Amino acid sequence: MHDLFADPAPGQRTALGPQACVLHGFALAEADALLAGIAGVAAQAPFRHLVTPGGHTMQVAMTNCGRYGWCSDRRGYRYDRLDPQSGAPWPAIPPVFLRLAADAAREAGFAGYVPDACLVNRYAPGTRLSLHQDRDEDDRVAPIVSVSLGLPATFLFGGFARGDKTVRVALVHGDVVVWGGADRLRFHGVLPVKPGHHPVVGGQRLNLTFRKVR
Ligand code: MD3
Ligand code: FE
Repeated sequence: MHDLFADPAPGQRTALGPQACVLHGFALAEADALLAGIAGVAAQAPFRHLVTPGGHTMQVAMTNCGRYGWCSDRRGYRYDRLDPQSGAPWPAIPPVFLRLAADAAREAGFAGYVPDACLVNRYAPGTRLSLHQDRDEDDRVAPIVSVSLGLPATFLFGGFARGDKTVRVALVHGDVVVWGGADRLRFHGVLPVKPGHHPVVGGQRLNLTFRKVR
């Protein structure tokens, strides 16, 4: 029986723009290794809810690995080499993360991808990420590679102005999205994650986003 409304099969690709695509299931074979890597990173740099410059506490819990980590506080958004909570450098990006990010980038047409930052996002049920652009990186052309793990989510993919129409994209455990070049500065966000249970990850969604900051 063929289900017209099922998620695309692992190995399929969905184009979102000239230089943006979903690689369905691309991370599935490495999912357990990625989860172990996240646990290791979080042991050194625990997940935390950052405060925005406007004084709001973010719903998404975050941590980082890599040479630079994304930070937010009352003073603004920035990348910092030290975890402000511990004063220590962020943990290194685990080799399996770097391998997967480079493989996915190559598959999407970006050869030689070496990210220097990896933001790890954790979504509890009900958590959303409002529409935004990623513009704190000096390099606004190199791709961002995003890996979804755990509970499914609906991703919003917009245009270059906040009010532009958005397209909804379903992302499930193991999906990888690559956005670079012309599509790098699109507005994007995540709808509230629906409660559920993932057999490996449990009741949460985890997302890795690899970036080239400098
Ligand atoms: C599209 N995270 O951390 S990743 C973020 O699922 C972020 O946790 C979301 O947006 C998440 O900043 C989405 C996918 C993503 C990342 C960067 C993009 C999509 C993008 C840059 C341009 C266009
Ligand atoms: Fe983003």
